[in-house]
Amino acid sequence: MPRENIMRFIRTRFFPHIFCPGCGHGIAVHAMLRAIDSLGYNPQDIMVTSGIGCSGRIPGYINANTLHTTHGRSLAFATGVKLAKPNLKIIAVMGDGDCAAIGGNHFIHAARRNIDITAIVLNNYIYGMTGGQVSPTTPHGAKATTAPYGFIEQQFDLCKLASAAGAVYVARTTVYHVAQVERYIRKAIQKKGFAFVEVVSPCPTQFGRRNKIGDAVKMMQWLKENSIPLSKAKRMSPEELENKIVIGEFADRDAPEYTELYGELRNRIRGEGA
Ligand SMILES: Cc1ncc(C[n+]2csc(CCOP(=O)(O)OP(=O)(O)O)c2C)c(N)n1
Ligand code: SF4
Repeated sequence: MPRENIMRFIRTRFFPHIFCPGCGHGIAVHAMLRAIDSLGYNPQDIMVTSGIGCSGRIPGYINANTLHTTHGRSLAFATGVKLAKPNLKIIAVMGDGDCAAIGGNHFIHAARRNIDITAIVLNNYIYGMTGGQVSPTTPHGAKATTAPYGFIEQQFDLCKLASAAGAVYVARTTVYHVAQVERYIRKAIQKKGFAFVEVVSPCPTQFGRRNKIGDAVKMMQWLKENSIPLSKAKRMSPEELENKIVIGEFADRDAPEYTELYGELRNRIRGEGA
């Protein structure tokens, strides 16, 4: 049971939640709420958006301003809310399919604009809610309902994509490294601009079972054994890094933020019109 200060961010009236036993999404949400609480925010200061998917159900369980939108549109709605209510702290939660497949265009352009949103993708390498189809982050060779003989495509690296597109803070970790999840999300929330945190989250039901990794505990062990810190990964070859999870901070820089530029433009035009 979470502590009282965390419970104030939880809508218990919607429990029991829909997540399968061993799903990593709940661990990530708890870490996110601890990060929000530790920064002194109250429910009315926060807006959490999501698309559709198991991850899409998250805002329903959070006691704050929340939006459960259409698949792939978490960032599109988050952008609109940020422009209308720039004082809200906006957190856009997404699944990997949500973020990188149907929502891929919103993702790269939100990063390019450097709009002040904390984007959190819960990457379980699969479409969880719809039964285990491949997503752009499914590892090469992994099995899915739509790749029963192994996925022949190459896996998208969402952190490299976010960083190249202009995100000012980019980090990846896994729910096994739960203190790091909280720390990275806290840094992302504090950053002015588009901050992206990828949290690798086990889906024992659709990914673990089909790829014979095992139950929830074995999936946690798998996350632990396959994670490589970025500093070490820099000295490893692409072959050595195949199917490994590189964790760490990929970008931490400053750049002009979109909402501020938009506000300045609006003030300038109003001034000229007066
Ligand atoms: C426009 C549209 N296309 C497809 C769907 C069906 N759909 C619902 S959730 C989902 C994928 C969910 O996978 P992901 O975003 O990775 O989240 P997860 O469930 O794994 O957390 C899909 C394809 C939909 N709801 N809307
Ligand atoms: S299907 Fe996978 S992602 Fe969805 S709730 Fe179950 S374990 Fe979690």
